Order: sequence, then structure tokens, then C-alpha cells
Amino acid sequence: MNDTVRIVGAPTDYGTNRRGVDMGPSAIRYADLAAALSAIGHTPRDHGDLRVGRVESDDPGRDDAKYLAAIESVCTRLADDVSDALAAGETPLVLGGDHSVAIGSVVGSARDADVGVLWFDAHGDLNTPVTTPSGNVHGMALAAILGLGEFAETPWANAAGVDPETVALVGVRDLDPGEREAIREHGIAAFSISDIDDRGITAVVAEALDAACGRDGVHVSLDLDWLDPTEAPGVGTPVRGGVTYREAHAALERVADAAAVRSLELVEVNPILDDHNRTAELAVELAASALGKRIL
Ligand code: Z70
Ligand code: MN
Ligand code: MN
Ligand code: MN
Repeated sequence: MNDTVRIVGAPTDYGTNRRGVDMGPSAIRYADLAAALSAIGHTPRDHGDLRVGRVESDDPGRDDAKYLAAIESVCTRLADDVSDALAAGETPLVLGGDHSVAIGSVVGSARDADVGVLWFDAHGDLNTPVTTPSGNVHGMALAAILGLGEFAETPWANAAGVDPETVALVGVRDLDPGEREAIREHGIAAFSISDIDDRGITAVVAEALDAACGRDGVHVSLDLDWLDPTEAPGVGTPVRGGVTYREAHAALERVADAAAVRSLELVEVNPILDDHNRTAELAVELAASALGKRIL
């Protein structure tokens, strides 16, 4: 692969309680993202950050989906950038921000295309305003993409047109009751961390790719809390018992082997909680693996 990779920062904090993931794009760039892409033969083109309002001076609007209007504004613009990149023959690489930015990434990636979604996350992000325990939209991003519950009434779902049967969750270990229900009801392929324990990461990723590859490829959404907090301490919501460093690389190397990556995003890096930018550096390494870096 020798691609132009269009880097788009989406420095949001609207989808989460914790203040600091809005600094993720800066931390990931500081961890030498552009050089890592150049080293494997890609041409990075950094389009800078989307303009995002400051959460402190905004109004959450409602308790069961806080800052939804602001998130919709960011995601509408992000979707246009992602789809422009694809139209120009570039591979979009989105830097979050909290995971709500995935709504924009997927809407843009799936515009006029048949695209599946691979969701690497400790969480399912399948809550709706009815089932959410927190009101945080990052915990509803995948439900919004799929148009579940109230999200069926938003323009997003119709714009994305992603079929729940072409979505795969990999490595989940913290699900709310409504999310389990959504997985069952909509036939979403979900591979838990115990599946990885039982069958190994490469077998699980092969199955997830089978489920999630659309005709035009797959959008890869990587929430850094997918990894164990010993490797990725700088995330908004650390959950013990995540995938290891080697498992994470192996997974993204297998994803690259499938040559189906249409777009990629790195989300939930929180520099305030990080250990000397370790999590941002890991995000860069994993992006390189997903975009074709090989040991030999
Ligand atoms: C919980 C909720 C979540 C990310 C935390 C947590 C969701 N299920 N997602 N961190 N990335 O509030 O909906
Ligand atoms: Mn997430
Ligand atoms: Mn589509
Ligand atoms: Mn998560």
C-alpha cells in the first residue's frame, strides 16, 4: 500500500464526562504520527483539526444525550471531510476526541458505499437515550450509527446505511444490559475478551473481518481503552483486563492483511491521564500496523 493518508483531528470532549480527550489529536501528532506513516511508504497530509466549541461554555441541552446538538455539528463536518478524502483517493485517518466522533467518520466513509465497521473497544457503545446509564454520547456512538431506538429519527442513520450484520465488536468486556439486548436483537457480531482468551486474537479477528467487510471495505474504529490500562493508561474510561500489546498489534496486522481498510480512527486518548504520552505513542504504532507496517 502506498497511499496518501488524510489526517483529520476532531478534538471533542462532548461525548464524555472526563475532560481531556479533546487533547488527543495534539498528543497523537506529538507522538510522530506523520513520520510513522512516511516510514511505511505513505504520504501523510494533515488537514488540521475541525473547529470544535469548548464544552465549558456550551449547554448540554438534555440529560439523556448530553451535547447532542454540538456533536451533530462536529460529526456533520467530519463526515464531509472523510468523504472528500475518499473521493480524492486518500485514506482518512481521524483523530479523536471522544468516541462520538465515530458517527461522523462512519457516515462519511459509508456515503455512497457499502461499508462494514470493526469496533475495537472495551465497551459496546450501543446505548440509546433510553438505556444510557450516563447520558454520555460516546457510549451511544454505535447505536447512533445503526439508527437504534430514537436514533432512527435522526438523519445520521439513514446517511450511513450501515447494516448491523456488517458490524463486529472485538474485545468487549464492559456492557450495559441494554447493550446486550441490542447485540441480540440486531444480530451484531460481538467477540468478548473471553472469546479472545479461548480462541486467540488472530482467529477472532479473522471471524470479525468476515462479518464486517462490506463490498467497499471496512471502517476501523479503535478506542484505546480496548487495551489493558497497563499499556494504555491515558484513556477516559480505563477497564482492567484488556488486550495486550502483542494482541493489539496482531489484530491490526491481520486487519491490514485483509487489505480492506477504507478508513481508520483513533479515539479516547486522554493526555491528562497518560504516562508521558505512552498511550498516544501506542495509538501511532497501532495505526501503522493497521496501515501495513511489517516487521520483515
Ligand atoms: C457506559 C455508558 C463508554 C467509552 C466509556 C460507558 C461507555 N457504557 N464508552 N468509554 N469509550 O456510559 O454508556
Ligand atoms: Mn468507545
Ligand atoms: Mn452506505
Ligand atoms: Mn471504550
